[in-house]
Amino acid sequence: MLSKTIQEALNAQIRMEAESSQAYLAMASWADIQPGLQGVSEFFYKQSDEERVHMLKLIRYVNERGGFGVVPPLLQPIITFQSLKRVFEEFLAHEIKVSESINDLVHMALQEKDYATHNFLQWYVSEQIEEERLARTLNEKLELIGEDKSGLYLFDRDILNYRMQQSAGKSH
Ligand code: OFO
Repeated sequence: MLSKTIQEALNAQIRMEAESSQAYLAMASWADIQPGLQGVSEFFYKQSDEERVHMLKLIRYVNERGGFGVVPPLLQPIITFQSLKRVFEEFLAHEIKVSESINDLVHMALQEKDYATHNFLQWYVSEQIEEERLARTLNEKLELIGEDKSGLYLFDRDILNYRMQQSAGKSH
């Protein structure tokens, strides 16, 4: 059975994952209507789906442990961006925030001696390492490219390929 404190903290994390999904959906939609950013758009549509899966995993876990996973209300995320660079800066900042929140949860689970929750959260710890690394790499690439149009063309193509390879890998 989950303690009240852990249950509330997990529900806050459910909300955060839902907000991540919304934020990335907005980035996908913004990129979708910009010329030549189809790869970036697909990347964020997929990212948004993944965040929804993270939310669902948490809801199911809370319910399985005798709690109640609360579906959070929808907040409108940032929907327009000054530049592609801004989008990826937001992406990294968001992932850093999520990692901090997961770390706090892990700490709390240990303090409360809730080893099942501690164990459950390890998947999120690894996931955040991956996502932060990816967001950092993409920011570095954009930094190198600057305003170079052919560089941006390749960036968009590579990010689409990356996503497609990743999806193919996950479906096996
Ligand atoms: Fe939910 O994985 Fe990143 O944010």
